[in-house]
Amino acid sequence: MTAPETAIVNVENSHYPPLLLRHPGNPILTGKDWPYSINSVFNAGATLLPDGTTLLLCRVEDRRGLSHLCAARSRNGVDGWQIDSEPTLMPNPQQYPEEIWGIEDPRITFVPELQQYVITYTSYSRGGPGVSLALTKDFHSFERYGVIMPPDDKDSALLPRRINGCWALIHRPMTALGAHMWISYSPDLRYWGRHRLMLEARRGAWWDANKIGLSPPPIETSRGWLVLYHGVRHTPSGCLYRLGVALFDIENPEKCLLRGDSWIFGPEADYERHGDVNDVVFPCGYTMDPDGDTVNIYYGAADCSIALARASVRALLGWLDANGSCERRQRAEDL
Ligand code: BMA
Repeated sequence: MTAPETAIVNVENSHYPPLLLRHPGNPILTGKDWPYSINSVFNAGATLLPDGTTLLLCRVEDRRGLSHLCAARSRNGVDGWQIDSEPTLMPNPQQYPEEIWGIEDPRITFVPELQQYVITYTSYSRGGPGVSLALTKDFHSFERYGVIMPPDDKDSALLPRRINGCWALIHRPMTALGAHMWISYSPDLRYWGRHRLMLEARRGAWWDANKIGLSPPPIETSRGWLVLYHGVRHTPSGCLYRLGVALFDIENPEKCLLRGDSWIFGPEADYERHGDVNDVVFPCGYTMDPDGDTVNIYYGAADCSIALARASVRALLGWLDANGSCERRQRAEDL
């Protein structure tokens, strides 16, 4: 007999309190829901539209293996999704050659100063993945800025306002030092510089050794930027994508205030453990409830479906207070 779904939804472990609670209706979107033929749907950016509608900008992979983006809208963010009848944003390799092998993993930031949504996404070029940026007011028409971070770079999101006069972008370049999170600044969203290392992958046996990346855009709190990031553990039977949390200074976002040692969310449910790529939870977006505390985290599960988990900002901060340490101490301990 298989365990009922609720056994997964409400796993209570006194040693590891569940910070992210899976929605009982998971997965909330799969390829079967799509109005046209696709292989799979996963890794969606998320935002709230002015009328309270939840918009997911989903990564859709076709049967060639190339991805495009497609919008799905829902009144309650859980069901009743209205999915665009055709792709919302297709790769355009004629004008943007860096999109030749598709566009993937969007993150959405609403920017009050611009009164627009800024989407950063992976453009899959011959040279590997890079970061591209597009602006939209309505998710129907888009202004593309093209590639803003050359390959090999991905897992990027914009902060919603300028920091000391400049826009700030978190991203994950691959360097000889490893796959760490960096932050870069720009006066105009086109030209980027003042690159700083923001959070390093750990080394050795850690769950977040060697390769990390930003998951959804940072969540602004009174205590700082709350950052959910993924850690990729390489094992003999493949990679394990899990989620950790850290807090960064509000006016100096490259400064880590607290970082949790343990991961807080990992593949457990069947739809997370088995799919096109097993053992992957990969959030790219969240929405905030009117209470200002409940975050709805939308994540790709096993590169096959979109699922929802809810968390409390207060509980995440409380957990970091109890379990986090500052990056400087952490790095000293790692040596
Ligand atoms: C990462 C990204 C994600 C994907 C994950 C697991 O490198 O490409 O889009 O979900 O791998 O395959």
